Amino acid sequence: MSDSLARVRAALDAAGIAVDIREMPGSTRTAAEAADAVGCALDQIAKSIIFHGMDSGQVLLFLTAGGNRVDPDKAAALAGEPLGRADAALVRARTGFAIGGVAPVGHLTPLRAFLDPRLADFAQVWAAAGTPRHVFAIAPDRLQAVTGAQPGKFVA
Ligand code: 5CA
Repeated sequence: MSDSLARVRAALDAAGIAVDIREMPGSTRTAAEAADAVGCALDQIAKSIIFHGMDSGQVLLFLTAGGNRVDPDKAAALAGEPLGRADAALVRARTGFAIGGVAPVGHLTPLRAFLDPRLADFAQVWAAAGTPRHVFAIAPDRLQAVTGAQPGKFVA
């Protein structure tokens, strides 16, 4: 098992959340690919989008419905500081995951998190499990609880 996958499994176990992490035969690198692989609606994919605070340097996680886009101005208003999109190297350094496999849990450093309310329209949503081929399903309220995410309107 890859280190990244193991970290996600351990974080979910530690939170007492029993999930079935599925390895897909093809890529789940993008939300569209993940939705195709799972056979769910695009918005049922919980994307883990990473920004960094321009003042604080802290890294923030925006759990975003697959068909939505983070609006940087709205996201900055929620965060209370201007934000920049994290590049691949920063994402890797702070989360321990490569772009396309960034999970909502199991990060190397704790992240402040926000949740797109669109995800709450579904009984369960699907998120990356640390690799571009692994995903797991979770109820949105549990995703919110395990990430400590604050619901907020940050999508365009
Ligand atoms: N495994 C899928 C479904 S959960 C997944 O990880 N989707 S994702 O949307 O959360 O991750 C891909 C996202 O990474 C893209 O939406 C984009 O926001 C971001 N991304 C892609 N390339 C880069 C890059 N070079 N630098 C920073 N972010 C990137």
